[in-house]
Amino acid sequence: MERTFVMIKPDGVQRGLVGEIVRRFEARGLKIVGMKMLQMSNDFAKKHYEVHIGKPFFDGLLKYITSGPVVAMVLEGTEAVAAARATMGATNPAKAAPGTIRADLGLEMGRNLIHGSDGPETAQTEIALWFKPEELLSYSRTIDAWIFE
Ligand code: D4T
Repeated sequence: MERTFVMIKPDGVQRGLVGEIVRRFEARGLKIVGMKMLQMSNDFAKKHYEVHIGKPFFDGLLKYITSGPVVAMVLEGTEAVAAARATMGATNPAKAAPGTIRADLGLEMGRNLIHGSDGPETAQTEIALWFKPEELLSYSRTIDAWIFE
């Protein structure tokens, strides 16, 4: 089983789409093993988006991501990183495949609703940045045998 980090951005919260977005991951079979709501400080956002510091879109990204509360979660399942990314769709909602969160619910890159780790190593780094070990739960669901072979 793999774990990935996913965060519903301020536009998702403001637009009342938290339930709709979480529903899609749950419906796919991914298990929520950690979840919390917070508003990112500038310093924390710089840590999270460290790789983008200095890029032309960074200032706008920082303003957007710190503009309101976000919902952070850790999802667990088979190939969770790739599965969550596929469910989210391409970074630019205008180019994302129909049926994905970004295509179905958004239009612009700078309002793309959700973040998800882009690889297993990034997932481990982001999970450690966002959650303390005791905030993550290991548990089984009675339906697991119908989702995992
Ligand atoms: P995140 O990190 O938010 O899950 O998005 P992606 O993994 O899909 O995309 P990313 O890291 O390349 O970009 C991070 C974040 O910056 C915004 N962005 C990105 C932007 O506003 N303009 C751009 O040209 C790029 C590349 C969107 C997502």
